[in-house]
Amino acid sequence: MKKRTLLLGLICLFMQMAFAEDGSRVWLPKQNGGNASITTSIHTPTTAIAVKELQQNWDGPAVHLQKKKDKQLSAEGYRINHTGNQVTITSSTDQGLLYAAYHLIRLQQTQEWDKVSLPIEENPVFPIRILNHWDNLDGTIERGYAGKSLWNWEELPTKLSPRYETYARANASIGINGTVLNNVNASPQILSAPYLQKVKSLADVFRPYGIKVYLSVNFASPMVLDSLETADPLNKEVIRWWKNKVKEIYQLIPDFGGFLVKANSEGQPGPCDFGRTHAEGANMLADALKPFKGIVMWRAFVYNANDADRAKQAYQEFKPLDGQFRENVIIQTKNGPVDFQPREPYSPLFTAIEHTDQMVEFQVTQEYLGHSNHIAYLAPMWKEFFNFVPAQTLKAIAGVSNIGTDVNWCGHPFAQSNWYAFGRLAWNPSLTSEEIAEEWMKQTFSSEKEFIEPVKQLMLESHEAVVDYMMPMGLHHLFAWGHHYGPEPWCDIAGARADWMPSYYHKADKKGLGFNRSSTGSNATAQYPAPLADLYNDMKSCPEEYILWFHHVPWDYTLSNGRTLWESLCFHYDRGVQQVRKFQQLWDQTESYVDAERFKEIQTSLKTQVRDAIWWKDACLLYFQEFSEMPFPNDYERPIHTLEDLKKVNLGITNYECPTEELLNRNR
Ligand code: GCW
Repeated sequence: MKKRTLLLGLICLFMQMAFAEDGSRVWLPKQNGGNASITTSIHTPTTAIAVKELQQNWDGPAVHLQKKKDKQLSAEGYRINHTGNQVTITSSTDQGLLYAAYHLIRLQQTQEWDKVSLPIEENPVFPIRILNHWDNLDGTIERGYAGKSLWNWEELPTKLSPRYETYARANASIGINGTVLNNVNASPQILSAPYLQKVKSLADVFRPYGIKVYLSVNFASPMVLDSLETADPLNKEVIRWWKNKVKEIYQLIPDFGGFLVKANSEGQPGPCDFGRTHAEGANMLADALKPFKGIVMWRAFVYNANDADRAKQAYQEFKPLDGQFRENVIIQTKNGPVDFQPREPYSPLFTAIEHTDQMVEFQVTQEYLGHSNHIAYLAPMWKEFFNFVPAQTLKAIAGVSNIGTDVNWCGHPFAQSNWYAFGRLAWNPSLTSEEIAEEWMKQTFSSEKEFIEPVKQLMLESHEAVVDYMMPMGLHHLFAWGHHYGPEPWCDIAGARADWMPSYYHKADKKGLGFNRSSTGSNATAQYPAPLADLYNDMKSCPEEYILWFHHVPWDYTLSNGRTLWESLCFHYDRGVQQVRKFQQLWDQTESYVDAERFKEIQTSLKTQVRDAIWWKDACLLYFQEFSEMPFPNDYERPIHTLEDLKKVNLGITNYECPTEELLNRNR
């Protein structure tokens, strides 16, 4: 009997070891070795990678790679066909062939190869699909929750971590073709000669994977690096400085992508400091980059315009400049008008700008969605954006990266799904959230139906759950000061900008809740085109998910669901908590399909998420109850905290940290 138990124990241990996963592989294949013959007459560094990937991972029929011009295929597009006993992949570029190789491998990993109908023809919807790293040169990451910056600037350019190549491989496998290496709050030092050598060494690693390097630049760089008296974009010396700098960059990195600029926003320097417009600033850089085919991605995340409503300001500053930008400038705008909140309506700038290329900036890192402690699968949120802004109207797409030095790259195992989903949607925004989730799960965890079904449900419902327990019905910016993790709707920091304070956004008073942005208020609704402007403008027709974004709603106002505002608010917060409790149950069903390591890790993080959800619900409802003076509906879960205690919570963390369970428990 004892012997048998021992044997069983050993078998279990062996199985656990065999399936042990630390997440470092992300969704990439295990490189167990394929057995097909792979042929091609093209021998470039990129096709060599395609061939190697297929040799190591493809178990299907022989594959032939061929380069051919084809009217149906854009530069990075490809066709996969089956002729005789052979699969032929065709593209006009090496990069397209590499993408096709990854497509084939994905089909096999997700067990779709036998079912797929051929030929497959793929063309990416966005020509530029780019990650934005908010990585600082000291190794910290602004709003990063997965360790330090991947770029080890001290060791570069001499020492190249093997992770740089895995990073490129993971990105190429999902179609990402660009990376901005450094924070938009940019240190001028990135343009200094020693740093450019380091940047070059990374660009050399990424190049064969089809990934171009871009840099965030500080507009005052000429003043800081070379003591110029001004950074005025119309000043001749300044113009010359940038031209020379750009030339220097292209000598090192001939396929350098261009610059990303945060100007005149949150203390960053910009052309407005010298009495010039955003267009004049962007154009000066665009002119310097043009001979080399470089581009400028100029961010519209500004809010200094003279208007009481921050949500209107980007539109006010940029709409009048439409038509004044050079052809190689793209205006980069966050998906919503304020700042990556759990749910925002789309930024009306997208439908207002007509004569300038535009791109959307999504946030993959979960600054406002529970950092890397909460599961929030973001494909549904991003797809919501495309319901309003057709992808075809945009030139490019950027995602603020959630990658760091953590073994599993992203902090939470499920946070990898957002990196994956961003890439897949950048390639094809009409893929469904469900398809992407399924692909990711099969490659990352297991293809067993018993695993896929519950986890898919968890993933697909996760974003809405976070919205419910944090900021339902269009509420926004109720976050704690600085770290943006927990709730602080009461937050009031003496001397801080009014539009960084929660009360500026929720406007709770004895009458009701929400920001009146209708025509009787700030009139932000007028920035939307018909018929949306009217739809949002009227409290009766405004969709419930945005109602407190656009209206100050009386506490006893009856919504179309038959509940009063107060009851609805309680309903959403309560539902959010119940949902996360359900996620725990769903996850527990997966135990026999997942390695013990990740099973436990996710089980533990879900406990944190439930506790956080209750924290959010109690903090917001107890606080708003002081205004509504209404009782909690009987069938909802009662608060377990007092408002007094919650007001004392102070996590004491910085923008760079994700709170640990221990820290949270000590405080809540
Ligand atoms: O979301 C806010 C963040 C800042 C960030 C800024 C921006 C890089 O809180 O940390 O700075 O937006 O997007 O520029």
